[in-house]
Amino acid sequence: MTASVGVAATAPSADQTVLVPDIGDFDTVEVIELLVKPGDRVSAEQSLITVESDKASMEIPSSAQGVVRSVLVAIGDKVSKGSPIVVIATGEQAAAASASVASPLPAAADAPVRAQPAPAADPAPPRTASAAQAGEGVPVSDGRVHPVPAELHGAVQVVKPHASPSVRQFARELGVDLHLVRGTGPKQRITQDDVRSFVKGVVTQAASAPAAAPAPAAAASGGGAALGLIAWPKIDFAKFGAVEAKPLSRIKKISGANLHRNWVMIPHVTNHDDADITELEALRVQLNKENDKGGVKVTMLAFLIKACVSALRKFPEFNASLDGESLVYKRYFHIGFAADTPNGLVVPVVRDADQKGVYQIARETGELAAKARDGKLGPGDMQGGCFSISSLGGIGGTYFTPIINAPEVAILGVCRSSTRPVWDGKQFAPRLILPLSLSYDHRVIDGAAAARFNAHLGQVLADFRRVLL
Ligand code: CAO
Repeated sequence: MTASVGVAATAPSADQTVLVPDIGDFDTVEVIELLVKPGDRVSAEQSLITVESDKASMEIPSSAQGVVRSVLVAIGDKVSKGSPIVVIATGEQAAAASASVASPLPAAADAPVRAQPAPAADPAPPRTASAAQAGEGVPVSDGRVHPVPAELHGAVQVVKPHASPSVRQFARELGVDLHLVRGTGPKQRITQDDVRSFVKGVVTQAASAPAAAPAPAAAASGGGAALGLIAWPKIDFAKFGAVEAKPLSRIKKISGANLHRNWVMIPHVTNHDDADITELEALRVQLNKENDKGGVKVTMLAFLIKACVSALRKFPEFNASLDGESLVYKRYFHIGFAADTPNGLVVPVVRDADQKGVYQIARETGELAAKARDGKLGPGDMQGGCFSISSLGGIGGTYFTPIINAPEVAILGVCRSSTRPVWDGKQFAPRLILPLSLSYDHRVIDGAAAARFNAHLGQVLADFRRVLL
């Protein structure tokens, strides 16, 4: 927007009243945020209030440098072009004003003092939130948003998430992706408090908002600045040889955003252990031999799911999610498993695994994995998980660090089993050993609990009768 901020100026070095500038297509807009209070020192261009129409929110910047003498509007007031909003003491007056405002009054207390509209001076256009998001206002290195070109007037679209420019800047400074924050303000607008709450109880809040943020793109375009990191390198790879750029798949964009958030926000620790599955694998092979007339193939994954249910029963804090300062314990056992598809990683969920047998779980995981590969999983197939398993056993590897699938608090990674010499007290014996890698959220789970969980898994997998205990 190119409107100017109006200023009713009485004299140089005197009080100046900042007026609402030309706000384009909108007759009246609502004051949704006061960004200054009496006694605040402000610089020219600094935002004073945020107003909102039904299409966009925008900040009204100051046209003068000085000290806020009074704020003439309150949250909820309706203002229009020419409405006075803030009185600023400038020059010598500023020092006096600063001294005289010992205990700033609430903004509303000053509201009756209304200045008259005056001709505009010192143009300073409002900053719109949706424009900034649409790329029309360009965030610059100091985190502020450049004005929107005049030709874009009226073309401002409602773009989610709904937040004012100052809240966007606040979120950027904290490295928070607003797509993940639930707004509690009017019309689901995201407030500064929402961003603070998100940061405090990030795991649970993140769960309630589907993450669709283009995190890989953000990282690749220098999104690390919000974390105080140096910018992502911008390299013309074609200088070094032939290249071909392909857009990331939709699944990769979504899973990438989730993985990035979870990796950055959850303090992960991974506990590695081994399970002796010599007898279990023999049983699995035997069952599949007995069942070789087109029945369900019993998989190691199905046994692992049952073993994890047993461990989750024994260690309930692994079957929980953070909700602010509480831990929500789940009395159900829905287990997710990572499935590799041509388009990327998805995590379908086997519901109520505690109430199902190994055959049924093997059938369901097979069906879900087939649906995943065909891109036919519905949202319901991937929701409600308590704990996840990422099995690379069919591929290879020894140990790895799986990333927790928030709002869950732990994930089991499994690699390829191999026959190893194991000392049985008298001799080395060949045993089939399955490597286990349990990543856990250290805010919820202590290292000792994780070691016990993995040890219990090892015992159950070594002697599956224990699953009955
Ligand atoms: N050790 C040795 N061999 C194993 C094994 C293990 N831990 N687990 C499975 N295998 C073998 C199976 O015996 C089978 O061999 P045969 O074909 O000779 O019978 C083969 O690997 C394929 O196993 P499977 O059909 O049982 O499939 P699966 O249960 O291992 O995997 C699924 C199913 C969906 C988990 C898998 O297809 C997949 O997508 N895995 C990748 C998951 C992933 O990408 N994780 C990383 C995410 S990042 O954290």
